[in-house]
Amino acid sequence: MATRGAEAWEARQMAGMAAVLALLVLFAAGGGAPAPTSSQPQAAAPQPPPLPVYECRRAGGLVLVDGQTDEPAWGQAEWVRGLCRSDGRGRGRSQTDFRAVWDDANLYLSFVCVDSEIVAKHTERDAFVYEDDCVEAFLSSGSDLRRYFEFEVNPLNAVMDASVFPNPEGTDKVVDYSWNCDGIEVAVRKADLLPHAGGKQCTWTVEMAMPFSQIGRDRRAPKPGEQWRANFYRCEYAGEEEYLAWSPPLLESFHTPERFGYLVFTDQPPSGGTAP
Ligand SMILES: [Ca+2]
Ligand SMILES: [Ca+2]
Repeated sequence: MATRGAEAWEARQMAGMAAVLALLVLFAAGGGAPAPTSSQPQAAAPQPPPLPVYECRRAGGLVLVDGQTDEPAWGQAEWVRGLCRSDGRGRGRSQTDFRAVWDDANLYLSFVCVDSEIVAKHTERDAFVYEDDCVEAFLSSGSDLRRYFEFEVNPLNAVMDASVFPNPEGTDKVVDYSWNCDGIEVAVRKADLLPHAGGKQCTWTVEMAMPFSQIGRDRRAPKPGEQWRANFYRCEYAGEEEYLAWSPPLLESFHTPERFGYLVFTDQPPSGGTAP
């Protein structure tokens, strides 16, 4: 969900916040329940969920970006199974799994999305992909969280990539859609209907490679132990629309870098495994 397309979702969030503010004004004016006295315990403000950490392991061989992730290279990767609702209110309805690996050249991501109806129309580069069912990755490799790269991919293999950075005039941010991640490879494969779901569900899998020469810190591959900030999302429009996140941004849009999780690059093989 890019800045351009987040209006509807953000409008609902703003409406909710406006309702909260209206209640606060009502209470401040004495129109609500009596203020608690010092002898009455006050409920602690809910704490935001902790930021997740993903250990990104080295690929166990060559990754062929063909939309299938059955090659040994992916065998080293840990799955994140299931994304949360963006508002932080529990797990999403639409099953979404992702994993990541890296080598000296690229960061590789794969998403597996279970879907009951694929809603997608865009096929052009830098189209309004967020209007379709899509997965998104926001990656900040440097020390300035206000600078990051945004990627969106839909089931038709349309890609939107953008560079996000502070507005030099000091207000908000710039989302530069003219930036293209040179050398990016993306493939999407749609699987057959799942028989156990009565033929009502399918999966679509995204496999992508993004060169460190484009997105890396100082345009280089990460050093083992290097830590990036990142978030991963899904927009789903079949039936009641859903906005899902690895680290829920809560009341803000997807452009909430302070809620990005941690992507830690490691050379270590998985437990019980062997080094590539
Ligand atoms: Ca593959
Ligand atoms: Ca672009």
